[in-house]
Amino acid sequence: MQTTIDVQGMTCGHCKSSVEGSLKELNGITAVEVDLSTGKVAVTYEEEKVTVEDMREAIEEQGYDIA
Ligand code: 9UX
Repeated sequence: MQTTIDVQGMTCGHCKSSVEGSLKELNGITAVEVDLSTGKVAVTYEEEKVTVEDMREAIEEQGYDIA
């Protein structure tokens, strides 16, 4: 499965690393691609292992808001 999450407030490479790192720590995440210019985070995942809600929580824990 693939989803795109709209994250607000990511502006630099460290933001990108924080968000990518938090998602990659979750089980079932296959790939993460952050586009800083649009704030869109494309995630490829195994739907039997992880939910979009898990991903949103992981991103919010890093201090970013989700559109
Ligand atoms: Mo860069 Mo992101 O200095 O919150 S880490 S803007």
